[in-house]
Amino acid sequence: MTVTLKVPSIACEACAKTITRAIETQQPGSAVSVDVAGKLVKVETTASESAIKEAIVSVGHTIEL
Ligand SMILES: [Cu+2]
Repeated sequence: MTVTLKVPSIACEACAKTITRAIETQQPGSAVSVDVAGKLVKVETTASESAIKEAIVSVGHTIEL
């Protein structure tokens, strides 16, 4: 499935890399794309949405509800 999350704390390309690495490390097999300008994280994954959210939060980012 595809999980799309708004992550307002994304400020630059480095944030995008940090988030991508966290998700791909914690949920191997996930394909992550980050829209820095739109502050959107799109993940193609077999993991649950909550697992993806946890990975993002674990590197200090916040998800908009
Ligand atoms: Cu940044």
